[in-house]
Amino acid sequence: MEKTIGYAAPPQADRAYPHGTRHTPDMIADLSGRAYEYRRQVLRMVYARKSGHIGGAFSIAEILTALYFHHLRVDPGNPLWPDRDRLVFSKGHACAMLYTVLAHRGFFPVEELATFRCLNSRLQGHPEPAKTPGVEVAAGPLGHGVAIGAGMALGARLAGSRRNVYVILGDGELDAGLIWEGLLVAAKFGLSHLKIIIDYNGVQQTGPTSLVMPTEPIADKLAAFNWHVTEIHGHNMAEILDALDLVDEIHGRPAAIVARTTKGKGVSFMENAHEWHGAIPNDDQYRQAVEELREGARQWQA
Ligand SMILES: Cc1ncc(C[n+]2csc(CCOP(=O)(O)OP(=O)(O)O)c2C)c(N)n1
Repeated sequence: MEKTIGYAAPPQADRAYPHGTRHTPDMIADLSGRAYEYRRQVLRMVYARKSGHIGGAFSIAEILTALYFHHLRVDPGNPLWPDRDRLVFSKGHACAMLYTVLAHRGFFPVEELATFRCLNSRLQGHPEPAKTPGVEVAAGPLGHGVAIGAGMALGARLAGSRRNVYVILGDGELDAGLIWEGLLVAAKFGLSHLKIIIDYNGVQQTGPTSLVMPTEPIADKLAAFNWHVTEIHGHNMAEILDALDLVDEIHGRPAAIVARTTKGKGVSFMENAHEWHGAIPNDDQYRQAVEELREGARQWQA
C-alpha cells in the first residue's frame, strides 16, 4: 500500500509546501527569502571549516529550495520510502547547499551542519548515501549523474512506480563525455521519469565555461538529442516552480531544464568569479558576505 507522504514537518524543520500547492506570491517570497538564509548557513559552514565550495552552492540555492520545499515527493521521516522521488546531486562538490536544505527539511538535525567536513562526520566534503539521510547517490567525480539517473528512471518504469528522478548538473560538468552517453540512452528509452536540471552559471573551476569547453548552444544540443528543453532564470522562484510543473507533464521523452544562474549569487565580490569556486573568505570578506546575504533575504520580507 502506498504510504501517505509526510508533509507534517519534524519539529525542527522549515515549512514545506505540499506538492501541487498553488504558486502564490507569499509562498514565492517565503521560498526566495529562505534561499538567502540557506546561503548564509553554507557560508558559515565553509568559513568555520576553512574548506568547501561556495560559488556552485550559491548558484543552486533557489532550485534546491524549490525542489525540497515544494516539488519533491519525499518524506524526511521515512527517507528510504520506495516510491519517493529521487534527487541525484551530480555536482557533488556543492553539497554544502544540499546538506543545508536536507537539514532544514528535517532529514537530520540542523545542528549537525556544524560538523560539515569534520573527521567521522556524516556530512563529508562530497555526498555519500550510506552516511547521510536524504542523499541518494555518491558524487564528487563529475559526469555520472545522467547515466545514474537513467538507470533509476528505468528502474522506476520496471517497478511500475510513478516516482520521478531529478538530476542536478553543473555546466562545467557537461565537459564529461559520460554525460552525453547518458543523454543518448535516456532518449533512446524515452525516459519521461527522468528530468535533468543544468545549473548553467557559465563559470567552472578555472574560468568561464565558454573558454574551458564551450557547450553552447546547449538548448539546441539537448533538443537534437531528442530531449524536451525548457530555459529559465534559475534564481527566479516562480519560473523554477512553473518549469518543474511543466516537465512533469512531458511524456514519451526525458526533459531538461536549463537554468541560467550566477555562480556566487548573492555576494557581490563572489558573483561570476571562478576564484570563488573553492576559495575561503577572510574575516572581512565573511562579514561583508553575511551582510549582503542578510540584505538579500530582507528584500523578500513583507
Ligand atoms: C571527473 C572530474 N574531473 C574534475 C573534477 C574537479 N572539479 C571539481 S568541481 C569542477 C568544476 C565544475 O564546474 P561546474 O560543473 O560548472 O560546477 P559549479 O560551477 O556549478 O560549481 C571540477 C573540474 C571532478 N570533481 N571530477
